[in-house]
Amino acid sequence: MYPSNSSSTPMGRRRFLAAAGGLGAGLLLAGCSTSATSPAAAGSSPLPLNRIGPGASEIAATEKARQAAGQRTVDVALDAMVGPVDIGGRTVSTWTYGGALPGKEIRVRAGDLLRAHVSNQLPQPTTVHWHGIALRNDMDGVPILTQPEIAPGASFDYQFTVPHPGTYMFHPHVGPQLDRGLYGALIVDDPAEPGGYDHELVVVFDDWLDGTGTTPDQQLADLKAHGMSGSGGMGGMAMAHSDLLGGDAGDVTYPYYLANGRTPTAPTSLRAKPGQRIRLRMINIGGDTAFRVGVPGTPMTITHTDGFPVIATRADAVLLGMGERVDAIITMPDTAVGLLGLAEGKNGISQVLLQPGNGRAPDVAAAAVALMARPAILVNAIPAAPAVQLTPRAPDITHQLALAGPGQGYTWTINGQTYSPDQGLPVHAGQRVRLAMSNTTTMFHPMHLHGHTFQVVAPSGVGPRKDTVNVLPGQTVTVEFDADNPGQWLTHCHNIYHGESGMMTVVSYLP
Ligand SMILES: [Cu+2]
Repeated sequence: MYPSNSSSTPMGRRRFLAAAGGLGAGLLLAGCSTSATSPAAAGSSPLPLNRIGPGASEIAATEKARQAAGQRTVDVALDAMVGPVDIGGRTVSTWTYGGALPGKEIRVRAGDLLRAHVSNQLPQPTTVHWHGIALRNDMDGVPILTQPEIAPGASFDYQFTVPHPGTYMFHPHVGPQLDRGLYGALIVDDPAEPGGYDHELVVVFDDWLDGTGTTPDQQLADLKAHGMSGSGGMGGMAMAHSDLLGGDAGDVTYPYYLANGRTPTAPTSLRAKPGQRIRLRMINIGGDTAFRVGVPGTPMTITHTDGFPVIATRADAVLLGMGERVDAIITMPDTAVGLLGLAEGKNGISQVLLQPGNGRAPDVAAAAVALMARPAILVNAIPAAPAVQLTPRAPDITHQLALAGPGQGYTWTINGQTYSPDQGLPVHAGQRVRLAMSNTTTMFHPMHLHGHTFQVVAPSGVGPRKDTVNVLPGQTVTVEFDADNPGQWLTHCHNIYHGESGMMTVVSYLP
């Protein structure tokens, strides 16, 4: 679609034996024993039966401590349903919340109690995960680990205090459901925020294949059978590559890339006056795609990563891995131009149009070329704002996470193991926990920790507060957090096909 510094590797860089009965496939759906006797590889342990699970009194106590007097309650309803959606030039049958793509934005204030009535009208069980929120563990939406799945035809009421302001999202945590249309933005306003902008623009970037002749379930089955996706079939697959990502850019070929549910030729738009300040809240809900985001000719000032403030940093373009969010301020340009989300290494474009007048939209391919000519940054080295920096302290415990794969049958592992809810990384409340994540693969992994916002240990010292961090091929990324939210917390690759093929483990609070 446009020239880039990306290229394709003509021969598949990965060759797999198509293995029957690969481990890790569908462990979440298969149910599991509560046996704590499975052997552990180095770095992961069988978890004891007395671990602090969703019913523990510590979890209710932690929630109670978050609830201030006079707490406001916000009620929302989410109907997970099957139906048609117009993505701009094409109508697809998919799964959404309430028939909208993205689902209707949820907006609360920090400190509010959010009550969400989820009705499952899907043909599969589902759950809702509140990505990035430090909530009570039993509302985290992870099957087996924190709650039973919501059966088709059933409903579930989520209820939890939302402690921190910022840009978050919600999506299912069952199979590859999030690679359908089941997602939306969760915006938590800060009552103390000074503002300083005229408009706000929430943009959700997504890679899209559902309802175009395949489904995410078929895609996952395909990967397990053949090791990789694509139209070329075995042996002739063109794998996406990115210099910025330092290796492979994805395993799945998507026909469309969407911004706020629309293709780039039928985009949504923001009308504002030239010179006005726009706060961007940018979210990557993609299944297998990083987005390079920016406005050609209009540098942005990055203000937040994954909801938490950072030292203001100028950039022409920023890379967003799956599950990451970046807030930035831009000045509304004089002429119409797209806020672009370029599918990194995949030659795909998405956009929301910035429309200061009645001028014609520029050619999106030319705009993409202009953005690609500018440097793009990853956010991992931007320091957190002083107010949200962790107090310096030596870690009480360090866990190594060796990220590997893909193995036979498209398995992805942490410390040599595919996910089991009975295996994990023990921690104790009150500890400063360090996670050192080493990527031994040829592809990036956006690693996400539930229930906490860690701080990246940057080469220069303090990095950003985040809940999802890109770990590039050959890199070790170290993060630290305070164990202040008891429970059983998934930590996993937010590439949905990696996660569902085993690249998940549990940060497990023990008594
Ligand atoms: Cu991954």
